[in-house]
Amino acid sequence: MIDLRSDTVTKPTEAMRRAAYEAEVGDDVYGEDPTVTRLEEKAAELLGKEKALFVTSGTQGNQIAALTHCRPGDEVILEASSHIYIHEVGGFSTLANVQIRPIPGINGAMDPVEVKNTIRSENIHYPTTSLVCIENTHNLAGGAVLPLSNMQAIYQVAKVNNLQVHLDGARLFNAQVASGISVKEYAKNADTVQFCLSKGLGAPVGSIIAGTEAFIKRARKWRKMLGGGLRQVGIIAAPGLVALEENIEQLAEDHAHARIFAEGLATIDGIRVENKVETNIIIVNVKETEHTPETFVDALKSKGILAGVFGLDTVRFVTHYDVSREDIDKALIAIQAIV
Ligand code: TLP
Repeated sequence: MIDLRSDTVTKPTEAMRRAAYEAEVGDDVYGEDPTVTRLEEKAAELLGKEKALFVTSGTQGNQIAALTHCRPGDEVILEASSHIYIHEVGGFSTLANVQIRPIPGINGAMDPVEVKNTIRSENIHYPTTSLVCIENTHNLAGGAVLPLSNMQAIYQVAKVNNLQVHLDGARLFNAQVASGISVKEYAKNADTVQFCLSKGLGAPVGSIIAGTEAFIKRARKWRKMLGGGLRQVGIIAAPGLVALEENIEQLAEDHAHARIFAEGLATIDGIRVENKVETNIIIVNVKETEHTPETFVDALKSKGILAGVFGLDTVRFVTHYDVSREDIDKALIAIQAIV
């Protein structure tokens, strides 16, 4: 099977497996796991933040951000197709007891003026706006890279209005590789940042959340309450270190494969690539074929290719390091055969 459903499907490399095996460990609830401490220090340094915390997943990192930044009854502004709003099981309202205020964006980017106009004024009837969440790269916008200028403008609006900004940077390193703008530069425009080690970077488990020392101290308590007191966590943190040391540059190859794939798809009748393909995600509209997204995905599966149903008319493909150039060619041949 050639698995193009997501970059979460990557298998850990030999180096990661070795690092896990050899990891020096201790009980992290006592702050005694040297491997996770090294990972957290490295992540904080890369992002230019005071401190970082290893969390079990991107979702957990985002939820902890809401729990730490907000009080129950607050309102959070975010983009209407953001992962937090669409794909996190309603956690912000269930766990952090906040109200979500979605704004539709263009290519995942909210208009800073609209963000400004959405902030609540002081009124006994209104919730308090306390947080803005942004996502870079933007998953449902097809891995779109948020322009730095857009992040800067939103951050400025937030600061003038005394709001916090959380960046869901699950694929922030894809943004860095695609744009040449460092994760540190992006992170300057957010108070807290979450990024995933387990997407294109290939680690088996884990994400990072970073921010000020005071924020991370409180975030650590929320993680504990959510069941994230992780004990000998070095075993899973060690592959994360390898991901940061060895796997960032190869994301460029994933992006190149995605572009080649999109160019090939553009030559197939009835297939329309919906996004600009800036990173490793390709969204394909199948409306003009005889298929629904479900039958398209099933037909592809019978030819050894896995893709994901993405929307009413769309299917998503994601490239990653376990997919070779030859696999891309095979996937194109399979698609040609089923339409
Ligand atoms: N995205 C997954 C699915 O949940 C849709 C995927 O296959 O793309 N933020 C963004 C922008 C994400 O794309 C994801 C995962 C997360 C957060 C959550 O990360 P995990 O899966 O580690 O909880």
